[in-house]
Amino acid sequence: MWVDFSLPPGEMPKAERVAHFTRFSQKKKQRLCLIPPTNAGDKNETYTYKHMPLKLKFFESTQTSCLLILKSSILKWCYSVLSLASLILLLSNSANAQQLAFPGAEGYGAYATGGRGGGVYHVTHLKDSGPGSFRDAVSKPNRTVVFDLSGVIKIGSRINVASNVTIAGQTAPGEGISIYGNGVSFSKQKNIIVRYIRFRGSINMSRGSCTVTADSVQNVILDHVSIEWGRWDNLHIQGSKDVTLQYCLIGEAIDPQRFGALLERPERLTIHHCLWIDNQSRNPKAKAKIEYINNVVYNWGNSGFVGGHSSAHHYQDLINNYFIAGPNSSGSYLSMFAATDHVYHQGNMVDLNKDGILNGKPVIDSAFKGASMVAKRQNESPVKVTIQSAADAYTKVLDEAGASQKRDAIDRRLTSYLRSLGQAGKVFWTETEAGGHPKIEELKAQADTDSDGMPDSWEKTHSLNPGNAADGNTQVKKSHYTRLEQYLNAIVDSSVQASN
Ligand SMILES: [Ca+2]
Ligand SMILES: [Ca+2]
Ligand SMILES: [Ca+2]
Repeated sequence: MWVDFSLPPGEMPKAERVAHFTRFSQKKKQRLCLIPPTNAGDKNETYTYKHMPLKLKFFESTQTSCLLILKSSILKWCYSVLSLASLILLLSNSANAQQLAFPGAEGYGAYATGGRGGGVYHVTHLKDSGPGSFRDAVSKPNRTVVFDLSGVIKIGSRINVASNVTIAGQTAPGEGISIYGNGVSFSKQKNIIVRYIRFRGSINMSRGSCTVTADSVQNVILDHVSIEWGRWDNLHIQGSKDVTLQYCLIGEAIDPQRFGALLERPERLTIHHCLWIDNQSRNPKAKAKIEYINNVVYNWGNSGFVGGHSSAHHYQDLINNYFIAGPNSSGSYLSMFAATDHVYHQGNMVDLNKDGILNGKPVIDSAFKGASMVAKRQNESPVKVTIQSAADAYTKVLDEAGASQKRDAIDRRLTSYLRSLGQAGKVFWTETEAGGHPKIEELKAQADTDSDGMPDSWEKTHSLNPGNAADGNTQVKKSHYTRLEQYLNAIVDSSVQASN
C-alpha cells in the first residue's frame, strides 16, 4: 500500500513539498506513498492531486518517512484492501496454528499432529519384536516411523500404538508393509497419523478380536489404510472424538461375525472415500455422530450400512455413497434403523442388479425404514470433505482405497471384485479360504545415511544435508510442514498408481 520514499533531509517549504509529491504521484500513478515529516505545524494539511482531495498526515518523527492518508473516494478502497490483506494474514496465521496432518487430510481428524517435530524410528526388519521392529517403533510417543524395507510383518500378539506417532507406511518400497496375524490398538491415545499400510488380523486371533481398535482416541487420522481379516469386526471405535478414516479399505472380515465396523458412541467422526467390501454386515454399524461421505459398499452379505437401533440417540449423515450388490448381497443395503437414529441423506446411489455395469438408482427416504429423517446436515467437520457425486466417488475409491501406493495381491483381488460390479466377490470364513497372505517382495529403501527419514538422494536434490539429521525438523517456510513431512507428503502426492 505504500512505498519508501525519501526526500532530502531538512525542512522543505510547503510548495516544494507539494510539487515533489505531485511529481512522485504522477510517476507512480495513484499509488499511496510515504512522505517524510517536516515540522509539527504541517500536520493534517489538505492538498489536492488531480482534483482529488488528499489529506496528508504527518508523524512527529525523525524517521525519513511518514504515513499518508487519503481523504477521498479511494480511502474506502484503501481500507477495504487493507481489511482484505489483514484477513488473509489472519487466515494464514490460523492455518499455521491449525496445520493439517498432511495435504489432503479432511474431516474431524484432519488436525492430528502425529509425530511432527519428534524423532524418527526406522523399522529395519520384519521380525515381531526387538529393536528395529514395528512393535518397538510404535511403542513410544513423539516419533515418525519410517520403513527401510517392504514385506509382511507377522505378529503373534496385539500391538499397542503410543500417542503422537506418525506411521509413514508410504516410506516402504515396492508393495509396502502388511502387519499380519493379529490386531493393532490405538485405544486411549491421541494425535496419530497412519498412512499407506495394511493391518490384517487372522483366524488365529481370539474369537472376539477386531483387527484395529481405536477406543477413546482423539485426533486420529487413518489414510489409505487396509483393514482386513478381523474376527468380530474389522474395526472397532468406541467413545472417540475427532477421527477421520479416509481412502481406507475395510474388507474381508472372517469367522465368526465377519463384520465391517462397530462404532459405539464416537462423535466428530468422518468416514469418507472408503471401500467396504465382502463384509457380512456393519459397513459400518453406526451408533454414532458421523459424517459418512463418498464411501463405496460392495458385496455386503446380510446388511450394508446399519443403524444404531438402540435407546440412545444417533446422528448419521450419509452423503453421496454408492451401495453396489455383489454375489452374496441381500437387498438390505440399509438396515436396522430405529426412531432414535436421526438420518440425513443426500445423493446416495444403490445398484442391486449385479449386471457388471454401474447403473444404480437414487436412494430414497423409505430405504431408511424406521429412522427419523432430518432435513439438514447434523455433522460437518471444520475441514470439509471435498464431496463428489456417488459415481465419481466409485472411480476414486476404486483407484485409491487401501494402501494403494502400490496395492498388494490381496487388495488387487478385492478391487477386482469391485470392478466386476456384481459378478465377483465372496464373504469368506477364514483368510486361508481367501488364499492366505501371499509373500510381499522384500525390497530395501534408498540409503538414508543420517537416519533423519529422508533418503540421501532426496536431500541432495532439495539442498539438504544427507550427513546431518538436524535438518529433518526444520520448517518449510511456505507450507509450515517440517522437511521430513515435506518428503513424506511428496512421495505420495503424485504417486498413487492408476494401474491399481
Ligand atoms: Ca448394475
Ligand atoms: Ca537423510
Ligand atoms: Ca539430513
